[in-house]
Amino acid sequence: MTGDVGMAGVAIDSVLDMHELFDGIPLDKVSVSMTMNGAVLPVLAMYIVAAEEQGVDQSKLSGTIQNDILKEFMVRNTFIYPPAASMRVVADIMTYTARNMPKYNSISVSGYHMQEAGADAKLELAFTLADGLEYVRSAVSTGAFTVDDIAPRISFFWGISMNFYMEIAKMRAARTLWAKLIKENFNPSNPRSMMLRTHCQTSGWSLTAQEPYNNVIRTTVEAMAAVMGGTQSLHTNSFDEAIGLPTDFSASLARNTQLILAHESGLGATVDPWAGSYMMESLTQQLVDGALEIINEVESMGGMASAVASGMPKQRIEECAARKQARIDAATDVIVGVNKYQPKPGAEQPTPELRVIDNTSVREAQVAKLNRLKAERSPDATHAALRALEIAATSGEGNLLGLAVDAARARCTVGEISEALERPWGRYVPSFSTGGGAYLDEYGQHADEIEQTVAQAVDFEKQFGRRPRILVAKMGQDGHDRGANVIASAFASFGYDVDVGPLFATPAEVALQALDADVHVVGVSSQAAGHRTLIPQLIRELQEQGSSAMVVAGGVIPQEDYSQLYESGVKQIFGPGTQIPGAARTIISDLTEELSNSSSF
Ligand code: B12
Repeated sequence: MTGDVGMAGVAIDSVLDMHELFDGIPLDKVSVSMTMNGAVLPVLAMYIVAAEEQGVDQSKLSGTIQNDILKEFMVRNTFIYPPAASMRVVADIMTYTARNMPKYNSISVSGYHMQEAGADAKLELAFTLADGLEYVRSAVSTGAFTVDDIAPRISFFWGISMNFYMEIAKMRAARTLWAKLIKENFNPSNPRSMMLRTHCQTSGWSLTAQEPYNNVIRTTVEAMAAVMGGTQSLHTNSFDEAIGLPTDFSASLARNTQLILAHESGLGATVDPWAGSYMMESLTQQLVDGALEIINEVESMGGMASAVASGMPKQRIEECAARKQARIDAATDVIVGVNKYQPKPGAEQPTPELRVIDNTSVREAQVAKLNRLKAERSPDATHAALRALEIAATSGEGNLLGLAVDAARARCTVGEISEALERPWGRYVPSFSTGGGAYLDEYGQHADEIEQTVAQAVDFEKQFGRRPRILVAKMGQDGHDRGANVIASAFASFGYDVDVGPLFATPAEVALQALDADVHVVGVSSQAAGHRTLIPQLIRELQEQGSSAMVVAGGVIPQEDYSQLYESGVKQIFGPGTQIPGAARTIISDLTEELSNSSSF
């Protein structure tokens, strides 16, 4: 979508982009890790072809591809195809890389995204290991592999939050549990099959837009937990995480955090430094027991693919996120500079420099490059490669990565390869429900703040004949739904009527839904920086379609963009760290004022 190109990472549309990305980087010497899931086939294929055209044979490539589709359906939302077809893609990548790319890790099973979506340590541990079990099982069941071919090539990926001892215990528990699960389920001959290797990333969610330099400290504490927990590799976040994409300065500070820990602190000199501590051993055991209970529950549902299809893991994680949000809003869980110890007015930390992406020019450059590619390639070769993919998707025969590599050589684009598979498989449409009463349960139904908010909604209904009605909308290629979910469930429990729009909507679709449901307010939740283009488009669409709904926005919106959004007609902007009951009351006050001044409600 227009507003998205280049806003959340580098744009890869064809093998030409891959060449540019790896220009001057010798791919036989540098290991590459890619967070690719939904569009994993074309992007991995283009990396292989870019290497080939650099003169590097695929057998020499080393690195890791995420290729963990199950968690996409739960929390990350970059799926394209329905679950069964998506699992075939995973299996074909495992098969192809096992045969042709001996140094390449074909899957990185991720708990990080679950934690960032709201899972606590126990849920993250349980669902991630259950995912791992499902992948090994599906590869072994093809008959082409033994557990010893597959398990040593799987790596894991944990999120590391501010819960210091818990995170170390989680990583220790993960190793114990994985060894046990692999041993009991597959009885491997190679002891490496039971080893859990992991990457870790410090938590982006724990980083705040307020007092952003405090985030350097948070990231350091989290990085220490990852090292003490025994991570094999580490990503430290930049302190401007809740503001936008990192600048060169913030990225260098994040990198230096690792260098200082690695080279000045001696932290990495001891393996499992907390072993033998009573606190750590008992915390680890509690996590082992708690996670095992959930893993057994998942197994009794038929494994993780069935559990995901039932919606159970997604729902548990969303509930956990709503509870956490309630504890933050009630200031039971302290976030320094956000709900406690706020700076005095005028004494705030300096505003960091912001990385601004000119998405119009990125888009124009990408379109020009695609036009050049299309003009120079052979239409017959392109057509044949795409047709072969479509036939393989329909018949179940052939290896999809192998065919995607042929298509990338024939200069097919990411979009064309994805569409060739979408024709027979269709596109997955997720379902959504507002997450029960978890927010209110945790906050306390009778807390003053809640009673005040509910009373305001009741007054509104008395005055205007119906409850305040909000459409919580997500637009563009922005799959972040944690913010929208917590807003929807909290607002519903305050007495709003809440409609939740689908992910990836266009402004026109949102306007239509707003009109159909006759909402008072459209609340756009935007995290992936599409707001500057998409929200003004939405306001135009609402006007053209004859809706008088008020528009408010929330999410990762830098202060620099506020005036543009206000000028385009946005009534309020609620950034990261917003206390939800307060936001709900502000919206009712604004609506009351607007509706009292107009005759139509
Ligand atoms: C959690 C998170 C994720 C999770 C999302 C889980 C999920 N299901 O939502 C995971 C790990 C999957 C993820 C993935 C990615 N992420 Co991310 N992610 C974040 C993170 C760390 C926190 C967002 C969040 O959920 N916060 C918690 C919620 C509760 O807060 P919130 O959304 O701000 O909402 C609050 C307020 O803003 C407000 N609010 C929000 N909406 C609304 C609506 C209304 C009506 C109202 C009243 C109020 C309101 O109230 C809420 C309560 O306080 C942000 C950085 C940050 N710290 O903000 C990056 C961030 C949004 N992600 C980013 C990126 C780039 C990505 C990826 C592309 C990374 C990658 N290459 O894989 C992918 C894309 C995934 C996708 N499908 O789109 C970038 C976006 C770049 C930008 N804006 O310029 C950010 C800003 C990080 C960064 N600095 O680079 N991410």
